[in-house]
Amino acid sequence: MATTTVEGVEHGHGHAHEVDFYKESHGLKSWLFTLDHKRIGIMYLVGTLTAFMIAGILALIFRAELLTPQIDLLVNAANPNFQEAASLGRDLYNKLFTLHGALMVFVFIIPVVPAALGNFFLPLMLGAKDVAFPRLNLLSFYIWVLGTAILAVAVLAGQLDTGWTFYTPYSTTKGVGPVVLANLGAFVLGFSSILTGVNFIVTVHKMRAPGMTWNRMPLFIWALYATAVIQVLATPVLAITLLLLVAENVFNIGIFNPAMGGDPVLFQHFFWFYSHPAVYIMILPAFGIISEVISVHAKKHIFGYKAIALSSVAIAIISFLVWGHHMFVSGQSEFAGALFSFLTFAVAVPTAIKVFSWIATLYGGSITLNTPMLYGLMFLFTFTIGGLTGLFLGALSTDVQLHDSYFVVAHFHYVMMGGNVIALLAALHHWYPKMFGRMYNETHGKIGAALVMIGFNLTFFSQFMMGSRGMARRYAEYQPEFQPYHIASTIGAFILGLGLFFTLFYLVRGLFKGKKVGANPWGAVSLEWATQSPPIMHNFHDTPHVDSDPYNFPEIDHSRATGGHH
Ligand code: CU1
Repeated sequence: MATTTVEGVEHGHGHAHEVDFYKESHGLKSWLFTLDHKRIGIMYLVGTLTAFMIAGILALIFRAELLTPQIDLLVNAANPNFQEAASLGRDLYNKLFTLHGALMVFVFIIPVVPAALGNFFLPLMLGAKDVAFPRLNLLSFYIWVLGTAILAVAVLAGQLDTGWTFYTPYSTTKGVGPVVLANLGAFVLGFSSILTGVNFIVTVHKMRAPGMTWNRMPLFIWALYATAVIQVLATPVLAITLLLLVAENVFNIGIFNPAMGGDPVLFQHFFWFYSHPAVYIMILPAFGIISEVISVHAKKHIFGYKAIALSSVAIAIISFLVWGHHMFVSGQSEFAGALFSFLTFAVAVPTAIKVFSWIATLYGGSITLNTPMLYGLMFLFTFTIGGLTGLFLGALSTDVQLHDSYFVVAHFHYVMMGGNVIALLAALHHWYPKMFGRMYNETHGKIGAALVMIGFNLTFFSQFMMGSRGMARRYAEYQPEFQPYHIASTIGAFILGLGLFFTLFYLVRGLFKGKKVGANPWGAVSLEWATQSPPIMHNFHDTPHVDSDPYNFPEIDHSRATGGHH
């Protein structure tokens, strides 16, 4: 064993195994009124994963519809008027993809890593007892519940068919109804996001353990910090935009409605001023996860620590300057188009720095191909495809061809699912023993990862192919020549669904049947591993002291490995 950065790790100071935070108190009330960041994190995890499951099932339904060029599955066969039945089927299709998008984006992807895993691990990794404002943390959770409930009512009321982006002018023609409700739901959810961001920023500034300088902070924390900055600065813009849309629908003011002198493109400017940075709210925490997972399971000091940390901040800043790439074909000026195109390409630089650093970390590492690492490697593959295809959409000339085609759908899912969700899966396996004190079944993990890998790529790579050949997004019906791609995509979606349900199954099973683990089953160095699994109520017996960065693994013995040096 070489250096240990943490005093009191494992060798401990004679503390017996104490009751963990699950057993600290009992009953529903002890959860609903808890101020413990770990319990709040677990509640977020259950809530966001439930939303993920529902939104995923919706996707399977409309993927099944897309097996054939005609609309059939969503058509009520009992209706004697076929034209009317088909029309209702198309409406239903529109609603299904709207709900899929709105649930996935607002209820699942935006909060899942920061609010669920961030809540659980930020204080632990900083060596703190909790977040800076535990009551505000609980309030954020209930605001999330309220926002989700409002969105659910909007959904159950039916007629929500604008797509998750609520684009004008269509969305201004709906009057008082589900669109207004959905806007209010997303508005409320935004406040949850803002308050979590504020909480995390203060926690990072004020609650770091003695000796933990900014340059010794885990990269997951750097990523959460950059994310929090975007949450605080960008989300209010979305909130105001949604309120304007509500006002437009309720009072007919003429802000976005061209018939009344409004400007529908104005909505797109406002919307993407938030929603592009929001893409980084979704992906930056995933980057943080990958830095942790790759270095721990390669047992190697992260390559380019400062470059990775600062590139998160650079991405956060540049993310505010690229929103116009969503409007290349909305009639904005050519100069604006060229400018936004250039700035969009600029994001590739800090992103590539990260990918380069992760690969350099793997080089010469002592790599264990366990489930977290498999998902880490999968991330490098899928996210890189997502990033590189983004260049075709960021380029003015090719975007004109690809805009509103399945190429965009595929790109978005390679970034969001191939990025965020794959990283989430890496994190759920990497931190599973810490969160639950038990280990999942590694064989099950590998089977699940294989199904996810095959299913995901089959689903979305065929969408790149059909999109570049002209298949437009958001239609229930299509030209017969696209059918083979759709069949491949649908089969992929069901394999992916199978892999995810299987993953849910063995992760839940592991809670009861998994082998019990000690404080630090992976031999990691960051502080969350310096306390028992699951952690005690206030995380640490004694405040930990930090004297190096959290990637200081013992030297790798390269006598067996190639590519190393002595
Ligand atoms: Cu964007």
